Formats: sequence, structure tokens, C-alpha cells
Amino acid sequence: MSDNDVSIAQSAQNTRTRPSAVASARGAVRSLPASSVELTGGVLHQWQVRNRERTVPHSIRELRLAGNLDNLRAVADGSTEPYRGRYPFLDTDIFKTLEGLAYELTREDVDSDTRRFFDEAVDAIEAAQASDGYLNSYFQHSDTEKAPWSDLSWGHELYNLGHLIQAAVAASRQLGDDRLLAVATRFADLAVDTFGAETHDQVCGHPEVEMALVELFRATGTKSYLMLAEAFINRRGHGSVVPSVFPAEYFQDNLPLRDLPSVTGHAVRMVYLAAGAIDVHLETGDDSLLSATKRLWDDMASTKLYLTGGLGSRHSDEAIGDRYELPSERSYSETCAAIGTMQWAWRMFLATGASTYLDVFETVLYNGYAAGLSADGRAFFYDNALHRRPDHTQRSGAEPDGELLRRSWFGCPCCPPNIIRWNSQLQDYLAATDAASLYIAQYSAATIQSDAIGLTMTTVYPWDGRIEMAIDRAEPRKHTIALRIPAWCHDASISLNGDLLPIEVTDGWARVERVFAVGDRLELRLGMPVRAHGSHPSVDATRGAIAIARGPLVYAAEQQDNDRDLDDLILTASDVGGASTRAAQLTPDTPEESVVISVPARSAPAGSAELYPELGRPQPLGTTETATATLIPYYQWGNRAVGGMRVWLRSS
Ligand code: FUB
Ligand code: ZN
Repeated sequence: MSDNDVSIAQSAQNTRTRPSAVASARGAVRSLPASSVELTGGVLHQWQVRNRERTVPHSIRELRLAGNLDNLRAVADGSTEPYRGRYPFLDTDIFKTLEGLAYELTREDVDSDTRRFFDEAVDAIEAAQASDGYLNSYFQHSDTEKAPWSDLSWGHELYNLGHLIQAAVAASRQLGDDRLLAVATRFADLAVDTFGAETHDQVCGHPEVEMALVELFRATGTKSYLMLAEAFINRRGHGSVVPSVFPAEYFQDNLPLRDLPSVTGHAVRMVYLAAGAIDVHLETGDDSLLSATKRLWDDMASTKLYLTGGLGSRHSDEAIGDRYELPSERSYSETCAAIGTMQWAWRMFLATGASTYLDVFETVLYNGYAAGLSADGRAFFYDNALHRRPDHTQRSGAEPDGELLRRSWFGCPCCPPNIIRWNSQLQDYLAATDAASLYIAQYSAATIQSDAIGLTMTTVYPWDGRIEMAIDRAEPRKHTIALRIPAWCHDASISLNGDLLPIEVTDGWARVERVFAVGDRLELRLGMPVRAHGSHPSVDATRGAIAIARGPLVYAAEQQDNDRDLDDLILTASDVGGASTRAAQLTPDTPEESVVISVPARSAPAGSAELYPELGRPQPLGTTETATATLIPYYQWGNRAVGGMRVWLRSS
């Protein structure tokens, strides 16, 4: 292909309708097509540009070095070289990357190696597929000596199929390239033949394929894919997964989903399972899945999520932990779990139209998820702590080598390519529609086209709460633009062409209904004062401590910005009234902007206190002095130097 051919192909892709990642035709609301929303500026757009320019080329280099493509090629070549890497799911790192590239290749400025990688990977995948449709380079490799489907608990073969399907559907929808779809449907057909019978009781140890099979049904109309997804949801929980190293709960196989009292077990598995279940509900109308996932969501959101939206408080088994078990320094909050939580949240929103799911989506997006990637786009946190003690020595990702902060790759690199696919498709989660309304789910500089309305959104959110929407196209009929008023905002106003409108917020939405005209200017102002947060009394780890937030951003104090030891800083809720903010560029080599917060505080040497003082006796604390606490957005921590970090600070 010449450069000219490439740009002609690119503009053809860009003018046709390209469905989004979750193209459900049912539910309270529907996603807008990917081709109808474009991020044009601000933080989310910067993340997409960084994805394309830095994270993707970096990850392609790492994938080549780690041998993921070699594993697939070795299958086709019949090579006797040993399998590269430890895990049976390393093909998924290629699949997740390809899912992201399917979006990125519709955009300009994609480098030639990225294009080459896409084709090389597709060739290797096509060549590795067995004649019956099976594909998993670990099991197919000559040196692993394991038969396909012989280890469903740990083999991840259906998890692999799930990521292959998602890459294939994305390539078909975004690029009109059906090569992977042909591979994925052959493998999915094999899965239907192998596991479809009603009498079968087996499920994969790692849920994922459920979401993917539903999407494959949406893309192809083949009902057996939906039925298999439904069967996998219904079968899990009856003890069919062989609990070897991990207990049944790890696999969410201890109880059927509908009977689970709480989100439980391995965090990523749990949120992928719930997202798959709500997908099945969206297509089959099975309301028992909606009520079960609602109940689990409510329990999670009120007892198990970190302030950052992170999920999973145990390094052991990468597990969610008990209710209110939310230690800051041991927060696992895997980056993949953050992505799965957003996938679940989006589907709950599609099913119900409720804004509360989007509020959590936003919290995860700007905090627990965003912290997973460095400002330069080339290093990753696998687990996301909310507190780093200055004498901390554990390496990121619980692996023995590498850095104390983010690292360039992992032996188990599930998170980096998950970030690639998620950043590439952020526009899919910006807006949605029903017959009467356009819902603005997240705020960013963007253009949005629904059937009834086209608008240009201008804002520097989340740094500022002012959002302007200029109407570029409007059908001559009454229509509603529904604006999400985040639960953190207690002071919102809306004006149309400069005139304030009465504002009524119902279920988190402020609805503006009228016959819109081209040239109309809607302006939303979300008050964003600095806030102080405490914890539920049952959260022992942070009870009595104080955290700072502004808009959707949770803040953190890093030692390098503070002249007092972070353990000595004391804040009270009333101190935030005296807080000031300033725009800053924390990492001058990146386009990443920031807003830094200063809060009047006190300091008292904590080191002089007894470990377990007898209450009622005087404490030998040092003298209390006035001080200032300086805080940066949590997601930007760990980009400058190794040192202490705290989200939660002392309040006494
Ligand atoms: O098992 C596949 C992936 O590896 C999981 O989703 C991650 O938590 C990591 O364990
Ligand atoms: Zn991960």
C-alpha cells in the first residue's frame, strides 16, 4: 500500500459508521457509534495521543522482546523452541494490543511499525490456528505437552478466545478488516461445539469470554454465541472449576452469580463476570441477571471500592477482600480490575440509564485507572497503592526485578495492553442515546453526533468545571440533552445562549428539553471546590483520616512537594476552606498538565509517639506547628522521584 492508498483507506473507514465496543441494540440507552464521537482536546485526548505515539510503540517493542508473536509463529512452523514466558494466556497480550490498534489505525499519525505489527500479528494468528479452529499457542506448543481443554481452571483457553473475539470485532468494525473475525468465529464455533450442550457443566477459570461472545453475537447475529455466553454465566458457581492452588471463591465458582452475597474472589475475574452477565441480560432480557448485578454493584460501591475506584485489597490471590477491608498501602487495585469495573459500569448504565454508574466510571477513569500509566506513557503500575511509605521496598507488580515505581513491562503483562485498548476506545464511553435524549456521560473536548443532534463540546475538564456545547446540527423537533451532574458536585448551573435555565437534577441528570437550533450554545458549570473526605466508621485502615479531592480527581501528597514528613501533616475538614489551587506542569517532558492544591495544615512529629499508648495518659508528641500540605492528582504520583506518598492524611 502506498501512503496515498493508506490515506484513502483511512478516510473510507472514517466516513462509514463504525459501531462502538458495546453495540447493544437493547437496554434503556444505547452507545453511540465510535465514528460519531471524536475526542478533540484535553486530558482524554492527550491520553489517546500518548497511547498512539508512546504506549503502543513501546509495548510493541516489549511484546517482540518477550516473544509473544514468536510463540504463535512457532506453532505454525512446528518449531521445537521452548514456549516463551510462563503463562498460558500470553496470546491475549497480542489480542488486546490488536483491539487497541483497530481503533488507532483509523487515526492519523500512526507509525509504520505499528501498521506492520498489526499485519504481522494477524498473519501469525491466522497461521497458528489449528484446522478445527482451536488457538492457544501455549497448549499448541510442542514443549508444553498439554492437551487442549485439559486444564479449564487455569488454562485460560476461553479467556484467550474472549480477547481474540474482542480484537476481531474491533478490527471488523473499525477497519472493515475481517481476517481476525474469520479466525475468531472458527474458534468460537469450536467452543460452541465443545461446550454448548445443555448437559455440559464446564466453565473457564477466568471469566471474559462471556462479554466477548455477546459482542460476537451482536456483530454476526449468530444466536449460538449468545446462548453459550448465557450458559457460561448460568453454569458458574456450581463447583465445576477444579480448585487447585486457588479456592472456588477465587473463580467465583463457590455460588451462582445470582446467589453471591457480595463481589468476591479474584477482582478482575469478578468484574469481567458481572460485565458479561449484564451483557447477557441486555440481549436476553433476563431480569434476574440485572437484579443480581445491581445488588452486587451496590454492595461493591458501598463497601469494597477504594476512594480511587480501585478494587481488590489483597495481594494474596489478587482478591477483593472483605467488606471495608481497604488498607491504603496494601491496596492491590489492579489496573485490569479498574478497566473491568468501567466495563461493568458502562453496561449497567446502558441497562438502566442511571448516572450513578457513570459517576463510579469517572472516579475509576481519573484515579484508579489513570494511575496505572506513567506520564510518559511507557511505564505501568500493575497494582495501585494509595499509600507508599518511604522505606517501602516491594517492587511494582510483585516481581523481583524492576523498579519501585511503574515498570516498563511485566512477566504477567496483562495490564499494559489492557491500557492500550482502553485508551484507544475512550470515545465509546462519552455519550449515549435513547429515542428522546442525548446523554453526555463524560465531559471532554469532543465532537458528538447523534441521530438528532450534533455538538461540539469545549472544556478543559477535569481541571475546570466549565463545559460549553455548541449545537452544530439539530433535527427540527423537541429533543433532550441530558447532562450528568456528578454526585460530587453540589453547585451546578446551566445556561442556554447566555440565559440561566432553571435546573432540576433527577437521578443525577439535568435534562434540557427543547427544539435546539444550529448555533445554540449550552453551558454547564460544575462547581469544583476542594473537598475533604473521611471514611465509613468500619474502614479501620482510614478511620479518622482525611483525603482531599477536587472534581473527579482524588489528590495525593508526595514527599518531594512537602517540607514536613507526610506522617506529621495534620489536616482538618475546615482547612480545605483555605485551600488554593494552581496550574502546574509536573513533568516538563510530557504534555501532561496538572492542578496542584495547597491546604493550610499543621504538623506534629509522629515519630515521637508510642506505638500503642495507653489512652488517657499524655502523649509525648512534639510541638504542633503550622504547615502547608501540597497535593497533586493521585494519578500523577510516582512520575518524578521515588519517595513517600499518601492519599489519606492524619486529622489529629
Ligand atoms: O489471569 C489473567 C490475568 O493475569 C488476570 O486477569 C490478572 O489479574 C492476572 O492474574
Ligand atoms: Zn492486569
